[in-house]
Amino acid sequence: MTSSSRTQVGIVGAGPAGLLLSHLLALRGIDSVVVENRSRAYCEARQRAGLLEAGTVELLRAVGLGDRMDAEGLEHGGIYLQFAGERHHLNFRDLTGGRWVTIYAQTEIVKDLIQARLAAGARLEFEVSGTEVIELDSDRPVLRFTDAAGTRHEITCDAIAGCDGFHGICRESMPPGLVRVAERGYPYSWLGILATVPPSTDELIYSRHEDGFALHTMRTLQVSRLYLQVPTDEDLTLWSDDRIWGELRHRLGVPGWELKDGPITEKAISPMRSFVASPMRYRRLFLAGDAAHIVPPTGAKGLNLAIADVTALAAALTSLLTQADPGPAVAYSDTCLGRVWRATHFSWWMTSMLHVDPHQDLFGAELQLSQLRYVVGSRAAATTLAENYTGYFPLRW
Ligand code: RFL
Ligand code: PHB
Repeated sequence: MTSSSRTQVGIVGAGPAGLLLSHLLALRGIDSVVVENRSRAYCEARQRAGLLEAGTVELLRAVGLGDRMDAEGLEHGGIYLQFAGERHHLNFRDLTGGRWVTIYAQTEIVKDLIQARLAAGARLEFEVSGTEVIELDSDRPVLRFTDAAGTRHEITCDAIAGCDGFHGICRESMPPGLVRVAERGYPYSWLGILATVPPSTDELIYSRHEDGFALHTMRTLQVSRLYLQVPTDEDLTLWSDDRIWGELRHRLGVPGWELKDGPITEKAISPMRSFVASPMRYRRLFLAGDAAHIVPPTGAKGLNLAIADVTALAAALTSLLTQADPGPAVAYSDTCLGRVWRATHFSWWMTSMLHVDPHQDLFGAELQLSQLRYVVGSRAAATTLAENYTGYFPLRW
């Protein structure tokens, strides 16, 4: 038996993009249903991004999601760039006229969003299976799925948002030949850890070391997050806790500074990829976040882009569904892709400047070092990094 129902916007995926879209639409009086194939506990525990641009923070505050972020988030006015055994500070506030970033984990944003949506009585379906989006050539696309109890549902929508991540089904459901993909793989991965130890630094440290990149970031004043460049397809079992701390000390070390270690509570390897699919819309099916684009994490842009997409999408759907104005919906893909390509270039540039390519020769290594010296030596070059890192395009809500 299939249960039939109706909503204005069907949303596939309860990551930050799908949940925030549902929240923003509700603020504009638009009804939505969110379907997610994982459990609530899984979505709330999945370790991913941690760094928010100032525009992202201001948006979350403006839409009533700022309380815990303001109490627990850590504001940063710069970063350290390290290479050739020297650590240099870049002061973003000075370089950009006051801009900053905030550390507040994606997992915490997802928890805040799930709580806010459930408190508002929203329909969130976890642990669904067999998700399909059909009737895409009509003005009434249909979202089909089987719920956790095994009942098949068919929801007729005015629009569908594919917020289902890189491996989702929405991008693949667009007509064959429509979507153009531009992509780049990188010949290395990141091994990321979460450790119960206070950060050993006041600002994030991005270190280019001849044995590979390392990053020291954090989650709270009690929890550190650190990353190491490792070979593609590296076997995680080769990395004991002692080996990880030893390698982090080696790549992050400078005279007079010490890395504190502590119990490692999470360890994972993620591949690095750049990927942009366009257009991000087919009629009334809209893609947002990782469903449409992936950046390597070196620029900390993935989550910020997902939030920017759904901010534009909520405005476009409001015009379409409440004012019968299709203009912003038609422009949605172009509106997003300007920001997406800026972030894609920045993430590629940071990644290429800071990692050791296994095929790299002396020429490539010297180019990287020259670029890093230029960034820390020239105010113009430092400003380029700072304004891209803190968020180049303003968010409008
Ligand atoms: P998400 O978070 O992947 O959410 C998509 C959701 O869709 C669900 N889904 C489906 N639901 C129903 N039916 C289906 N058929 C479905 N298929 C998929 C999935 O279960 C999931 O819950 O995408 P969204 O919302 O676009 O958010 C994007 C961000 O998550 C992402 O850009 C960042 O986390 C990227 N990223 C990082 N970004 C940073 O800025 N800094 C980082 O340090 C950082 N680390 C990471 C990352 C992404 C990672 N991935 C994708 C594996 C580390 C990792 C490991
Ligand atoms: C993180 O805190 O996980 C993080 C921060 C900055 C990055 C990547 C990851 O560039």
